[in-house]
Amino acid sequence: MSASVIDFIATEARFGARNYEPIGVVLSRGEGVWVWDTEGNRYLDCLSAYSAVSQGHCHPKILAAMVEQAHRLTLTSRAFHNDQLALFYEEIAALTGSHKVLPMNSGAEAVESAIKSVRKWGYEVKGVPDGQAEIIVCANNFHGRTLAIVGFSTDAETRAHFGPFAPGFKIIPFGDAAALKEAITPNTVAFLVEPIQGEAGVIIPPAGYFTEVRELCTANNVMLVLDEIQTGLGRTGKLLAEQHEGIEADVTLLGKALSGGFYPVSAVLSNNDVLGTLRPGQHGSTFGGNPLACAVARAALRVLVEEGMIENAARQGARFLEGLKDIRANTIREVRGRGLMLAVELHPEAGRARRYCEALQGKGILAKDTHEQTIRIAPPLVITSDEVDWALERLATTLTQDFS
Ligand code: IF1
Repeated sequence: MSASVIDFIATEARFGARNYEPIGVVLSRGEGVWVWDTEGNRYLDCLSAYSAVSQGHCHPKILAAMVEQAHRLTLTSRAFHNDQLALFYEEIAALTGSHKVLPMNSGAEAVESAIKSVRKWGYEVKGVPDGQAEIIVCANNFHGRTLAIVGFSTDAETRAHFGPFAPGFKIIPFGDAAALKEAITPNTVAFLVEPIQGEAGVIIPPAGYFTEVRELCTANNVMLVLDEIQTGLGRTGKLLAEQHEGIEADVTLLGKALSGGFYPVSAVLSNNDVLGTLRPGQHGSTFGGNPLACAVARAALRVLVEEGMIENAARQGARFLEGLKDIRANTIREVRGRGLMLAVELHPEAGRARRYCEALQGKGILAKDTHEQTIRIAPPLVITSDEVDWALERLATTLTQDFS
């Protein structure tokens, strides 16, 4: 590494809170599936900023929409109307079949907003006694970093020494419909769940799970809240991951790729009832629904559909998964994935996944480990067959090495 790269890394370490442990590469440019470091080395981005740059780095049409809007009007606050918000509502509602939209910024804010909304719905529509609302969540969930959310995490590192936490959450195993049935009480207002658990290591629930979940929620008047912040917008090869199961959530959370990685934009989508309970003054955000965010999100949604990125994610995801399954390496315990949300789980004796990610960096691939043993692979949805094959070749040589 050159002196300047070490400088960037050292300066970050000196001034920054050390809440991350990045791989030793300093990026300065991106285009499509590729990123370049400060020394001009090129890498295939197999993380896509945790699925936020699904449309590819610096997509020219999203960039143009952002620049054009930035010249005109960036922020009005919601004290006034702006000429982008209505169009954003109309387009995202038409695309997803939702009735109501609440625009926010980060994913965690969308989750918090959903929690507030379903509680309010519980008290005002379902008739739960005040202060008694229960929300069911899953073990090994990841929904963000705010206090209410980390309070119902089951990961020690995520929670430790951040309490006291908000009450009102019940934790059940993921993929177990019987456990949901057991956990529901008359005070249950919602079941909050990821269609595929991301941070947990790309955990796909058993087939039929969400059909049963949908039935249980409907039968008990419980709002099904799907956190599609990571799985949504084409990542799994469908617009929404719920479509793999042929179900519809009552509340859907989007973020990340909603802006194509240009800007934090998130949204809560719901039927009329849930978001319908919010009255003026009861919830909001300075930046939520601002014209720049709306213009960027509109372009991000448009290119996703017009440029066939969702179909490409299904096609290239299948190719990638097949290719990973064909790699004969003693280090691999399991490969899994849906669309371009993929993971390679290593045998415990193969050594830490982090070590393999560092080796991949040396071969021109940026990927991220999770939970010691799992390498997560999630390239932008614009990846081509040749690029998938290029990545597979390098993954095959890396995974047949032994770093234990
Ligand atoms: C970080 C993981 C991915 C999410 C789901 C809400 C949020 C996220 C399903 C919150 C965020 C992130 C945040 C990022 C790491 C990342 C992640 F490894 F932690 F699990 F993507 F796989 N719901 N996921 O995955 O969204 O507030 O961050 O906008 O560095 O913490 P946010």
